This record gives sequence, structure tokens and C-alpha cells, in this order.
Amino acid sequence: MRFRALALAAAAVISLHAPPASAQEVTLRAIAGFAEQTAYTKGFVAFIERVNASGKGLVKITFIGGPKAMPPFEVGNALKSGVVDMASVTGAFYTNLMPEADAWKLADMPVPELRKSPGFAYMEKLYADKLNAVYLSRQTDKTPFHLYLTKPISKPDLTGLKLRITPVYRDFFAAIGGTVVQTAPGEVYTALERGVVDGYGWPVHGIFDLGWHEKTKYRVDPGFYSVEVSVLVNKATWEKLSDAQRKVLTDAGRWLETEAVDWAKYNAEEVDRQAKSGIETITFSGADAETFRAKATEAGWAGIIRQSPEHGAKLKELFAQKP
Ligand code: 173
Repeated sequence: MRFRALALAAAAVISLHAPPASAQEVTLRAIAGFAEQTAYTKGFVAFIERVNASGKGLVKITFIGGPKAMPPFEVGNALKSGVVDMASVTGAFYTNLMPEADAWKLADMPVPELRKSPGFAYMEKLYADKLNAVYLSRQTDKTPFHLYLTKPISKPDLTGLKLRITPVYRDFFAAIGGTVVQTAPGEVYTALERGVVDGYGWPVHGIFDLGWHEKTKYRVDPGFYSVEVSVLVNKATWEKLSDAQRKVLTDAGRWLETEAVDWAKYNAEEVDRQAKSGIETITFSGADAETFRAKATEAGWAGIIRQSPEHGAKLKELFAQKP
């Protein structure tokens, strides 16, 4: 992996010295934090194709690849340092650099509204300051996370269970008694197969893309939080672009944000597909459902504020304000 990072850095240096394809055309190098068969990376590739078509002669994006090219938890570093110019990634993968990014999960607003909210502007500034990045496009909307299990539970209590997590789920699952172990998505299948974990956190959609349905027995309802996957651009790269080049990226970013995928429809299809493949639903209702969701929110904010007291408290206040 270290060798790959070096190879990427070397390629970045070489590309600086290569003659440009045309006087104005700039080539940007893009990486994805999720595997190529996921809806996120498929959407990102569609965005890249759109940029390459509409930006001909102005801007071209080269897609380097997903987690096979770079471990997901290193994408933030690569973007911040400029080893890559652009990334499709979720905040949970770069909390080492910007713990506040994990707070997107707690913004309970549809994306078009969120974009106009005061919390969004505050986050944009944190991206510039902490990740040296420009926030271009939010890929996901209207999507909750869920707890998936290989063993049944009857109440919101994970005592005795070992769960695969990322920072998204850590404080919540621990708050309701779970033992947590962090892994990249690429290690979940093996962890389930070997019985190293009894379950995992993941969005309502996507488990078929990675084959996890084969090892999953239950989905716990209700879901919690909002799934965030976004396209980010290195700030120095962005600042070197002309207005016309930025417009190509911004327009394609808006398309990806609002038109490319109907997430509500995709999610409903995935729930259906899970049921058909034999995954049972464990549904909490009444007080149990309320406890489950309230603990998620409470533990989620407590975790953000613990890691970033000042910005965390501010984001909690701002994400409660609609535009
Ligand atoms: O890996 C994860 O479970 C995770 O944090 C995540 C975040 C956004 C979309 C999909 C997964």
C-alpha cells in the first residue's frame, strides 16, 4: 500500500512536467473511497463521463480507481496533500483530519435544503481549513443507515455482540452495549464469514454489491442518521482552474446531486430485494424504536462534540436551523 501511495505521488509529479494536451485543457486525477460496483462509485464515474464530454478541451478527469488503488481511510490524506485532485468519499473515512465531517450524518434535511442552510456554509469553511478541500457535490440523499446482524435481538441492546463499524456507528453501537471493531468495507465479508463480527452498520442499500447478503440474516428497523457520500476537490487544484473549468465541474456536480439517482426509489428496491433473499426484518416499535433512534442521535452528537468541542457544538446548533 505504501508503494502504491509512492507510485501515485510520483505519477502526480510526472504529470506536472508532461506537456498539456492543449493550452487550456487541465487533467484532474480522481479516486473513489468505495468499490467500483457500488452506486456511489458508479454515480461518480457517470459524473466523470459527463465532465469529460461537456468539458472537452477545458477539463478532463482521469479515474484512478477505488479501494484497490488506495485504502479508503487514506483518501482524505491524498486529497488534502494533492496526490489526487478529486475524490468521491464519505466523512467517516477522513475523521483523522476532520472529525466534524462525520456530523453530516446528523443533518436531518433533504440535500437541496441542507445546501442552503447555515450549517452547510459552516461545513464548507471547515473543509477549506482542515481538509484543504472544496465541497463540490453531495451524492446521497434520503438514505438511512441500518444495523445488520447474523444473530437476532429483541430489544435495543447489543450486549454480547461484536459489530463492525466506522466512525459513523461507533458511539451509537457502543452506547447500547455493543463491542465495536472498525474495518474498511472491503473486510466486512471475511469478518462475517469467519464469525469475527455478529453484524455491521451500513446504509439501507448496497449490501448486494459486496455480497454481504450471503452472510446477513437480519436488518434492524428503524434506520438512523443520513448517509453522506460526496465529491471533494483539492483546494489548490480548484484555485488554479478558470471560471469556465469550474463551471463544468459545478454543473456536473449539481446534476449528480439532484438528478443522477432517485435514492428513495433505489432504497425501496433494495429493501424488497433483501426480503426476497431471505433477510428478516427485526422491527422495533413504540418506546424501543424511540430509544433506538434517540440513542443514535444523542451518542452521535456526543461523539462529534468530544472530538471537536467548539465546532461540534456549533454544528449541532446550526444543523437544527433550516434555511
Ligand atoms: O463504511 C461504512 O459503513 C460507512 O461509514 C459508510 C458511509 C457512507 C456510505 C456507506 C458506508
